[in-house]
Amino acid sequence: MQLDDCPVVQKPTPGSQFVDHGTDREMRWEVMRDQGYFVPNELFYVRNHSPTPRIDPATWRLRIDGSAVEKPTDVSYDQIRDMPHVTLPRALECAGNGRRFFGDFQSTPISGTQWRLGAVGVAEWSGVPLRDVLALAGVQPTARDVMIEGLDDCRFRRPIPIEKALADDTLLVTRMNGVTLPPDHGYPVRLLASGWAAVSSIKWVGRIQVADEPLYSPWNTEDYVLMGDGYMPEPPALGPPLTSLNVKSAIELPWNAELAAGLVRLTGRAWSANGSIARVEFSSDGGNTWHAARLRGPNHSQAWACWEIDWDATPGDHTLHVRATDDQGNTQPDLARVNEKGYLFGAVVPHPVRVT
Ligand SMILES: Nc1nc2c(c(=O)[nH]1)N[C@H]1C(S)=C(S)[C@@H](COP(=O)(O)O)O[C@H]1N2
Ligand SMILES: [Mo]
Repeated sequence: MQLDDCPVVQKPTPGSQFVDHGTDREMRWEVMRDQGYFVPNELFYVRNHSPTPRIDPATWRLRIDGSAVEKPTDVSYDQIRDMPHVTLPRALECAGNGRRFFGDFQSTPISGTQWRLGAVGVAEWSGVPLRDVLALAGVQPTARDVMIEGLDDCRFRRPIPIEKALADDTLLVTRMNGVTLPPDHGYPVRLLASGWAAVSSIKWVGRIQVADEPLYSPWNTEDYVLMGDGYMPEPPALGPPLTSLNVKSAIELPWNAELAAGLVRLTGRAWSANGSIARVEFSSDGGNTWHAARLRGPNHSQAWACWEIDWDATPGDHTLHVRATDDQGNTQPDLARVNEKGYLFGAVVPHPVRVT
C-alpha cells in the first residue's frame, strides 16, 4: 500500500500549527493566542495508535453486548443522531502531555511521544449520554465494567467502570464545536469521558461490552497505568490504570519565543480535570516572586480559563513560569512525580524566551 493511500492523520497539519510526532500531531500553543475559548477542529491535537479509519455511517453499527446486557443490540448512526443530545465544554488531554519535560527538566527522560504542552484542547462536545444508549440493550444491576472498542486497525479499547459509564457527562459524541465530528477525532461516534485522561475517550466506537466482571485490554494493564516509585501493581495490571488528570497551564508563545523589549502582554490558558481555575500566577525570576494573572472569559469546570498578564520585558534570555490553582485547591508543584511511562506531568514548566 502506498503511504499516501493511508495517511495516519487525514486533516492538514502544517508545521506552522502542529509538531509532527509521527502518529501524533501536537498543537503549537502560539496558534491559540488569537483564538476564542474553544480550539477550532482544524487546530485540535491528534493522538492515533493506528491510522484514522474511513467509516461509512450508512453501514456502521454500534454493537452492544456482554454478560451484563439483557439483549445484545445493534444501533445505527441515524438512531443515535435522533436521540436527545447534550452539549458540554470539556478539555480533552493526553495523559502523556508534558512527557518531554521529565527529561528536559527532571533528568528522567521517558520514551513515548515527546509532547511539550500541546496535547490538550477544549471543544464543545455534543452527544448522547452513554447510559441512554446502553439502555437500548438493557443494563443489568450486576454490571461492573464497560469496554469501549474502536474500529481502528489496533482495535483500540479500554474499559471504564459502570459508574463512569452511567455518569451524566459521559457521552457518545457525534458533534465537535457545532459540526459533525471530524474523521481524525472519531467520526462517526466517539466517547467523551469527562475529566479523565483522553485515552478513555475512545474514537470510532464500534462495540461496547458491558460485563459483570472486571475487563482488561493492553491499555489498562500495560499502557496507561502508573508504574514505578510508590505505585503498586494491581494484577493483571502493572499499576493503577489512569483515570483523572491534574491541573496545568501553558503560555501562548512558541518555545524559545523572540520578544521585543518593553511591555509585553502574555496570554495563555490554565485547566484542571477536577474543577474550574481559581488563580494563575506568573514569575519571571525563577519562582522567587509571583504575580497574579487576570482571568478572562469563561472558566468552565473541566475545561480551561484564559489568562493574561503584562510583563516588562528586558533584553536577555528569560525563563517564564506560570502556576495554576484550581477551585479544589490543587496547585501545580515544582516537580512532577516520576512514573515509568511518563504520564501526568503537572509541574510548573520553565518556558524559555529571548528578549531583544
Ligand atoms: N480508537 C481510538 N481511540 C482513541 C485513541 C486511538 O488511538 N484509537 N487514542 C486515545 C488517546 S491516547 C488520546 S490522547 C485521544 C486523542 O483524541 P484526539 O485525537 O481527538 O485529540 O484519543 C483516545 N482515543
Ligand atoms: Mo493519549
